[in-house]
Amino acid sequence: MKRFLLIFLFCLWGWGINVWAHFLVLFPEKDLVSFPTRNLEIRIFFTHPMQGGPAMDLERPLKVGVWVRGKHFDLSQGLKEIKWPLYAPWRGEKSSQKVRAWQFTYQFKRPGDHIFYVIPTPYFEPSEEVFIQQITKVIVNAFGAETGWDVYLGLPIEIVPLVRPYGLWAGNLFCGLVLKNGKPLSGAEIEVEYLNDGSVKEVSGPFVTQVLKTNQAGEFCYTIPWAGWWGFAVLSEGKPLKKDGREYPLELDAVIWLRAYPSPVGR
Ligand SMILES: [Cu+2]
Repeated sequence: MKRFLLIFLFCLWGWGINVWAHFLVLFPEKDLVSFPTRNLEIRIFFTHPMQGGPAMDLERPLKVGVWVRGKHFDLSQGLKEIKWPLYAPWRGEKSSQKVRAWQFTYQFKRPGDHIFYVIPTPYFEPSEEVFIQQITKVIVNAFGAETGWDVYLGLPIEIVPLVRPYGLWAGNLFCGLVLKNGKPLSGAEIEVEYLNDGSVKEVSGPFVTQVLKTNQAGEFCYTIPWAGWWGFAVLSEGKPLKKDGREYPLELDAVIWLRAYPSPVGR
């Protein structure tokens, strides 16, 4: 446990110059789908969202799926590799270096809550000598029917929303329940970051990543301070993995993404 913590601290507080909390991003661009929209391009990339990079090279995910009205659909076949810039364009970095990211198209056929999830291939971070696997969820509501945003999918580690995770205002409180192997995970660290579109600059130190913990019941709450996409990552320890005959710790995390909207004009 101590070793795991030490490794984790390196990553968070500056092993590299720009290395902060990493998040797998499952990005549908819209949290609400309404006519005439039928298709969404959903992207999967691995980065440090508030800082706009550096992005990390992502191997083909083990599985991508969606839950709709009680049914699971495997979307892994539709995954396409895309090139992702090391730094978000708003950073203005000269580097043209690209890493692998993934994309799939989803056609919405029925009204209801769509819980998209990705199980990535564990990522080996050489500077920290640790594997990282972030099982990530995002919920898209289609055509107005609210049918199961709070469903527990039974992923190895999962954040189950206690607050409807779409149609949120900036300033709303978001709460979630963390389940690991189906049991509430108490005392776990949650990292929160804004998916920076370049509108927030000059953020540094503890402002990059907000940090909170789950209570005895495995729940947490956070007030979303401004509009945009926000990621919540719960950190936990998985079973160590082998690479070249050596065992390395696995950071097994759950991530959820949601979008908050600006307050109405005049409010
Ligand atoms: Cu990192």
